Amino acid sequence: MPRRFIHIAAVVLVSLSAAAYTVDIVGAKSDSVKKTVLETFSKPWAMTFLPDGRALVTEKGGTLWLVGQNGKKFGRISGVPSAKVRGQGGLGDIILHPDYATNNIVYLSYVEPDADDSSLSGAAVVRAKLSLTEANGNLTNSEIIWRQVPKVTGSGHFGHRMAFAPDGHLFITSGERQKFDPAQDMSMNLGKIIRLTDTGGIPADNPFAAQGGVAAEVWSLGHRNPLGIAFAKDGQLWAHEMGPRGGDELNQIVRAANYGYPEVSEGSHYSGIPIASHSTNASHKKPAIAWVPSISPSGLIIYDGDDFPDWKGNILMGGLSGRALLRIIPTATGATEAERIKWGKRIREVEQGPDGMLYVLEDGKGGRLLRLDPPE
Ligand SMILES: [Ca+2]
Repeated sequence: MPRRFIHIAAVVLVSLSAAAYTVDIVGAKSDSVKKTVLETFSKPWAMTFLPDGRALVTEKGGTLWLVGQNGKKFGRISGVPSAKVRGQGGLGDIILHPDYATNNIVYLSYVEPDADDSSLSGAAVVRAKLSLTEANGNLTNSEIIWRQVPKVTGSGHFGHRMAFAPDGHLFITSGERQKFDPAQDMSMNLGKIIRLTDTGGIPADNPFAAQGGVAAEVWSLGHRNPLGIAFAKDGQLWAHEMGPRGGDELNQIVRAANYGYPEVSEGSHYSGIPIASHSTNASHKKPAIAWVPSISPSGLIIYDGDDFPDWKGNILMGGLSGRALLRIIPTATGATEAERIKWGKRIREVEQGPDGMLYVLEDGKGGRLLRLDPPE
């Protein structure tokens, strides 16, 4: 091929990739991580570690498993709230109270059907006391402390991931239920990140407390479907969310900020209708990273262990459609994708064990629990 045609082809390729990616750096593709398969589950969704090194794993279908220190399923926990299992919904996240070691309080999110109209549902959060035996356990004193308002039709975009702030406040992600405008509507708590006390009360210093109603629960707005939320050691809150067609986001969550959906996005609607970019509206906060095409982020931690010393302080998140584990480095102004570890399966959840080891839960039927083995 004559040299000038090669040059033209190269220019076309470079412009295509520049249009396709809004990230500055797409992480170097890597498959260098060694993994050990520990167990398989049926549509696992979330995992959290207990202080003694055992763990709890939720399955979307409604089972809460006690998992031994060896990563094996041990016994089922009884007393789990009855979830409406349909589409993306079912049993969701599980986290421990910051004082779990002394009060045994846990939080579970799930999809609650409407009492009167079976076509309607919404995410809810239960606070309960977990009593464990050697082999299994049960939940008592269950109390629903939060609900999505209003309950709507459909079975997508519940969000319902949770994290505790260093100061003891409970944060809950609330997806916009594929209804778009509720993310900007302060009469609803859909498409928001919620901040509550550990018992479900509304903190007096919440940014929209004076508005009353569900607006008083809101910490940030303009979210689509956030399936990962975590605090860094420095107190910074991070959350990611699934964009529409393209436009998945990693966001630094700031009090009272508007993250723009559905008014702005780096993606477009599935109908093909374009959405204005974040850069067109200064009142909306830009993502630290936006991914086009989509990776479908799920699960999020900020790594704090010693087993992967080079990763300390890095953000680790899974990709469902991306079939990868993403390693991201926070920067002064945002974040940079540093590495995209090829996984070959949809990743639903990423967790760090009390031993500093890293664990990944894959998605779907036969979703595996794996431990990452540190570099030698
Ligand atoms: Ca946004």
